[in-house]
Amino acid sequence: MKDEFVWGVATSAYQIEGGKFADGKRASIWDEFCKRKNKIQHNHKGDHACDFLYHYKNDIQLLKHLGIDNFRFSISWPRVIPFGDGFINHKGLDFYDRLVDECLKNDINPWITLYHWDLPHALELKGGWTNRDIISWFNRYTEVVAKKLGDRVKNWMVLNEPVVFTGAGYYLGVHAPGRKGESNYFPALHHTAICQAQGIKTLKELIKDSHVGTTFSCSHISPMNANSEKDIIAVNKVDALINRLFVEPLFGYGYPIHELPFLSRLEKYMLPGDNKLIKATPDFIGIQNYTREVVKHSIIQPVLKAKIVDAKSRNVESTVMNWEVYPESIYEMIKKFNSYRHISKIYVTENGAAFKDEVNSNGEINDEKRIKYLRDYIGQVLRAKEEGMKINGYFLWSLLDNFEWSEGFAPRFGIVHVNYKNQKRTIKNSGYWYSDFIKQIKLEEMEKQKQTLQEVMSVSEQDF
Ligand code: IFM
Repeated sequence: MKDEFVWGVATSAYQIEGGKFADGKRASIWDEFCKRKNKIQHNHKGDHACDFLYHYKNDIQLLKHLGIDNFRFSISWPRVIPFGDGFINHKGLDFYDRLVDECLKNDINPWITLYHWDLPHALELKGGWTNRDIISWFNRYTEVVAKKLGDRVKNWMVLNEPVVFTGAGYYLGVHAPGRKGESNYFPALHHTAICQAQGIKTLKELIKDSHVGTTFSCSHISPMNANSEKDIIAVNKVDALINRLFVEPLFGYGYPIHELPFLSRLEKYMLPGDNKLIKATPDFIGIQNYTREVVKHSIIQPVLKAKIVDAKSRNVESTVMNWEVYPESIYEMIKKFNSYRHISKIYVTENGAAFKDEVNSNGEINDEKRIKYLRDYIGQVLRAKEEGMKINGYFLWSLLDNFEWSEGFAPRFGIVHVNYKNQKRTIKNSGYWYSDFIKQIKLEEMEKQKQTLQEVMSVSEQDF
């Protein structure tokens, strides 16, 4: 299984589970953030989301029906350890036990992410990611989950998109916990880099035959004006900030200080020996790509001197997130991460699109734009594979429409439509398309293997 190209779908706990305080779960930073006025579009909140906690068996059947045999989901830390540290909530942990068993019973491989942004609120009250104690809190959480599920789950991811949750949550304040400024951002960033590496080490130590990685958001960056030297400098800075910030320390290159001198302010939070603590050797990395960014020099941004020019103002095809549809971006990212010699395997652990979906009078959702988007992006993934690049699998974001963080429920990323009033699931045409595509590609793969086997046998018969 480890060496075949895997096809799957990805989800995350807060975005689908619901069950805000079910069975002893306590608040996460997202539960708290959603209570604040005007932080989330339409003041939506994830209290119920897709109620996956209660519908998981049905949702696993959907996967089975579609022939999708790799399922990425995350664990809610406050469901398992309600106050982040201290007592374990066995009822919460049992949910994941049942979920894993349900996957395995249906021949679906579980891929677990430990941290997809829902920090226990109790830890945030103690400083959250800005408090260096997070290293031991996170390590204990990792141990608890690994000991419970590691006998059956081999595929693990430590963090989801650290650039996003530190930047949006601790610098810009637009994601939970809504903190702003350098004094929050720098310690959060450094402690996250340590936990990223330590999580990998702990999982590898505790789980026999484990396959451990961590994920990174990434986007191809183009200059607004390819002939402008200043725009090219801006591209390199934004590239360092959004594509290299966490991957390079992990593989021993340190933080990209050359392009981003302001990162030297991290030193204030570094202790002797930390350069070693931020390093680890994962079995794979996950890359998550949706779009590209176009960047230009800007004096208005005093630190970065660079500005992202959004898709709307460039008048290009885009999704409801205002993200440009640019399939080559995923190819360029696979190529970029292939150039790090320490990276041995790469999975696309998220890719997908939110478009306006309409349920027609027959109750069907003909989401042609999403199908085209997926066909073109997956085409670029296969292009990289055919060119011999390391690329080992693809996870579509997402199985279900879900809670899209500060955007609320309006953007629908699912290949399965969710009616949030009654929790009815309807497979969109993109779901059927992805299902047929996987079946077809697996058939072709089997045919190829059969042919190779026949060739080998006929050669050895001749030899004999
Ligand atoms: O929904 C998010 C996910 O939680 C992290 N990656 C990007 C997705 C779409 O915005």
